[in-house]
Amino acid sequence: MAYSVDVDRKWQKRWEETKLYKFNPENVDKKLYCLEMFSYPSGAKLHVGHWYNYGPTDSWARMKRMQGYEVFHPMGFDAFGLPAENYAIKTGIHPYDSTMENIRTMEKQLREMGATFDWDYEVITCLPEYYKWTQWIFLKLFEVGLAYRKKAPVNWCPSCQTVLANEQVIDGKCERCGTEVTKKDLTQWFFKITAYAEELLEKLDELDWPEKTKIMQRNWIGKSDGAEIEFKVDGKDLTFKVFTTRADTLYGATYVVIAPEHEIVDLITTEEYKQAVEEYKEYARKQSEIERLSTEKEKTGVFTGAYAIHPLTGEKLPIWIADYVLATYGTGCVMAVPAHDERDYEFATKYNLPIKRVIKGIGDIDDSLPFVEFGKLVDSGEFTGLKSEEARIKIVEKLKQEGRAEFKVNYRLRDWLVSRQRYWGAPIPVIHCERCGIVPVPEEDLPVLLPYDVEFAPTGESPLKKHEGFMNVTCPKCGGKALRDPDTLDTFVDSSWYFLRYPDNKNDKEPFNKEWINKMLPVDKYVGGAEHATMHLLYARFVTKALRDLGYLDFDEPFKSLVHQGTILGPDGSRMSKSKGNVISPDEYIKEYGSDVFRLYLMFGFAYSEGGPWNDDGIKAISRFVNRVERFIDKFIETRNNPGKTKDEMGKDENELNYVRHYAIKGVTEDAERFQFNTAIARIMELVNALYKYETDVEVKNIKFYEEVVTDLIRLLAPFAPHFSEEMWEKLGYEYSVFNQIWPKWDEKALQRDVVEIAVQVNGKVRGRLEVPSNATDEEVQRIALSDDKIKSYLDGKEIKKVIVVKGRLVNIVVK
Ligand code: ANZ
Ligand code: ZN
Repeated sequence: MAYSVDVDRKWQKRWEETKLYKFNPENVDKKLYCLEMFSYPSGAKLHVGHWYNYGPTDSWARMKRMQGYEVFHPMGFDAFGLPAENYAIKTGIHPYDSTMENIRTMEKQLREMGATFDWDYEVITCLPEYYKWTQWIFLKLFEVGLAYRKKAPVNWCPSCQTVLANEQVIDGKCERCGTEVTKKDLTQWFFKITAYAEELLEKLDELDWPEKTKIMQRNWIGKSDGAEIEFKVDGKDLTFKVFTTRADTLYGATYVVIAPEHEIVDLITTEEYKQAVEEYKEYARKQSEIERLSTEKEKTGVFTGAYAIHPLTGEKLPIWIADYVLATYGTGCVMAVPAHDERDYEFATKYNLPIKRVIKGIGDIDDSLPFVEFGKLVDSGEFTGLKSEEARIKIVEKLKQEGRAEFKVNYRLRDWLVSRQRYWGAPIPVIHCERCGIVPVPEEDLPVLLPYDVEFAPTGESPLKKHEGFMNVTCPKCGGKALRDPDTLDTFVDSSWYFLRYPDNKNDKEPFNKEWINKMLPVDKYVGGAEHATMHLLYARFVTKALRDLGYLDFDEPFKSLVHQGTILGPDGSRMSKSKGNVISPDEYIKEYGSDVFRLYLMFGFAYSEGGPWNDDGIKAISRFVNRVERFIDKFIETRNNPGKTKDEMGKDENELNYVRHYAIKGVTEDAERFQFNTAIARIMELVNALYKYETDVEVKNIKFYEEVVTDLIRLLAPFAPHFSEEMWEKLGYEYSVFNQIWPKWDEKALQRDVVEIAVQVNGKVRGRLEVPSNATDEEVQRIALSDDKIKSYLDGKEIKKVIVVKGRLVNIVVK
């Protein structure tokens, strides 16, 4: 049967019937946990993005399976969330109904993709058997103070009518809908992720994650090594502390700035300045934190009439309030050093405050004000001549002895706001009792079921609040009348632990069995979008650590190794979206070419971690390649049946084919391991070419050897074109399944060939000498020359016009 979607269906059926991908718990010592970020069941069908995430990762998983791992490859759905609720508001279709229907469609499509998911381990976060344990985790965190409630100015999305976590505010806008986020003072639930700031930072070093993502997490956690220095208020029995990372510049402090919200402001403001200060406080309250921090915004502030005493010189420094100082960071007070800090400089110039330089540049190149890096020399008081980083320590130590300073580490990270005023999420399992206060729902009463019959129009309050049957309860402590918490949990809480549930998804006694998940986790390979760097990926790490400290598991990190797939953009180069009409649906392509061609094309046409704009120019070529392999297999079978004159020994032709074979095995194994699928597939194509050459050019063949190479080809191709390869395997008369075969190993000896030295010229000038195999083809020689680092340095930024290869002697690269 020529390859088509019928071949897909045939093998999908067979794989399911024979339970080929069933994870065998008895082999847990060889387990490999391969996980893609689970899907959000949005109304649409599987799109190119899903395929791009799941197809290539599935190929990797298949290869690992053939390498002898017991691959655990589950799939599930991140099923709570705003889109389903917004859809319900628009159409009247209940979020439960639309979500479950979407899940059924997507499951079917995922099966049709021919991925190795073991559906017995499926997890759906909106079902009570799952969210019971989400609620349980909440209660466990609550017991130890890692979940708490407080009134705080929080991010509010006026369009989604709910609060947002800091991580969900991107450039001042709502992560979901893009609306400008405002601030509101509300009592909300938080998870104390800040308790883990240091470990979250430190353990990053040990993770095999993309460097960019680690940097994003580092910056988000934002550790800052500094000191708190005490200042006295002139003429009053009052002190306050400033947080500074640059105590070395203390002599340069010429004024002090306090956040307008700081409680000390009212205590120090003099009569004369009261009105101006009040007005300014009102003005600052209306700004969002993002606006306040923006470097583009002109600095504003007012004088309080009060003075602080400089801790070293005793000078009187004016105290100002300004919105560029945040109440929520450090101590909310800053010593302003306009000579060396850009913000202070701008402020001081505007309000005519003194500027005093206390650090000089080394040499006289950067004698201009302001702003110095560490590494310069201090030019003030008894610290003159010291390097600034040394002076920093000395100054703090001196003041510390007098009890007027201490070293202090600050983090930018804020606690994770987890309550949402929306319907479609897990209810927060606490009860508010007038007499007893906040009372956790007893464990045996979990889950707190989300009622089906609610009105989910957004009002700014949780829709559950109007549901009397849900809200009114008796207090588990005193038996009196009490109310449930009307809020639901952020959906990022659901996804912060789903990977812990998969291996034990049917457990109804506990979220997971400790001994079992200690064997199954951490996840060995996690694949998903880079947009989750400071949200899901941070939350999951926090929850894992918190559960570890509570004694429910024994590992520190959930995801040992992480890969981000790139994004496939619309043909116009912008993000695919329905509104832009640039969405590419895989369906038509699959119907026309079969899913393996589509999958191969995604892997061959794009660099996996980069993605790029969609174009289908190459898909026909991939289809032709697949057909060419099939024609070759037919030819080979014919030759095998009527071999004519054959031989048993390895001659020159066999050695040559053997070289390409082992070169391909090595290349495919190493490249696919690193998710470099495009080059892996290129190696397979070369092997096909070499096999064709052997088939047509060599009259007296070594059939036994020949067949070995052919089976290696199909085994190498199997992870990337699973249905097709299974079909070829069967056609060749071998036993089902190719995925129960062992992944081929390469032989270093076969990779050594006689070498010759050639000269490499760039525009006629010899730029280096390289060793190349004596029987290398012109293309191979060219590739070796072009991939040499030294040669590359001569080509940097230039356009290659032509490459001339003189066999056995030289390569000349012509550039413009
Ligand atoms: C004096 C100074 C001199 C500073 C200098 C910097 C350079 P990071 O690295 O982000 O932690 N700062 C402290 N608390 C602040 C607040 N609540 N709002 C706004 N700014 C605040 O930044 C620490 C520095 O930011 C601190 O060190 C302080 O200014 C300022 F040449 O103190 B520095
Ligand atoms: Zn009570």
